[in-house]
Amino acid sequence: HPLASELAGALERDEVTLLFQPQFAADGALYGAEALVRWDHGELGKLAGDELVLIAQGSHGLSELARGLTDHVLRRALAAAGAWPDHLSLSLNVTAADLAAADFTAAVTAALADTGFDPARLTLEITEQAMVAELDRSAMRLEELVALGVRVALDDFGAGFCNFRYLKKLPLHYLKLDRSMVQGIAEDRRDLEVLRGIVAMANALDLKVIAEGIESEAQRDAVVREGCAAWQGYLGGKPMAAGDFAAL
Ligand code: G
Ligand code: G
Ligand code: MN
Ligand code: NA
Repeated sequence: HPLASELAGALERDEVTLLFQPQFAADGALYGAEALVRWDHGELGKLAGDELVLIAQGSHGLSELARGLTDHVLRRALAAAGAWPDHLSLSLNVTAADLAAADFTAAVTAALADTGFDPARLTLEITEQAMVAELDRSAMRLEELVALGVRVALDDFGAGFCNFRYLKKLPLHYLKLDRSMVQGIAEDRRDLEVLRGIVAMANALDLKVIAEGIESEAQRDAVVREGCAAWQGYLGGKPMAAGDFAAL
């Protein structure tokens, strides 16, 4: 990728930063935050996580740069979260390439050990797309991570392929509802019924549901009423700098 060497330099100079979006429990208490990576390229503006992953992975997927980006996020996020009250959790996004790396579990173990962060407070978010290629290997890697005490969330549920096989095969703790699943719930009966069905299925599978993209009080009230365990979205706060989250 044409920006790969620039990104490598930015990582070295510690110019790749993290934002934290607050997550709230159903009762309204602050529950934790999702870390979202940003790189202010200057000329090209602020680049978000999905773009950075494309740059870092290039055509190889499992590149050294992708490993470097993930390790940077892991260490920076755990360092920031180490200063939070210890009932708050931290969520990180990981890719299929991260899970495919033979030493990913070792990297997470080392980062947890170096920071002293309680594994039970760490959730790794995986997307359905991330799983498609290598479901068995991903499942195996996730089992290793769960054995460390780490939690696993299936992210963006309801967007994309929505393959229910993942719910059967992967060791999951949370289902994160894509924002397209919550947008219409306050007005549209069909949207509400779809949400209701998913929450019932999730609960039967002992999965907690986290609703994403909550922008209005009506949406928040609906997901709480329907049994979602937690929510995040612009209503509760946009992704913010570590210092702003610590103040919150
Ligand atoms: O807030 P934002 O526009 O950054 O999120 C865009 C996308 O990038 C989301 O799908 C999010 O899951 C992904 N993303 C954000 N941060 C990271 C990260 O640190 N690693 C990976 N792999 N993906 C990320
Ligand atoms: O795919 P993932 O869920 O990891 O990505 C989260 C993305 O959703 C980020 O880009 C984040 O900035 C964005 N986001 C978070 N809350 C809201 C919201 O309430 N509304 C909208 N439109 N986007 C949101
Ligand atoms: Mn996510
Ligand atoms: Na999502």
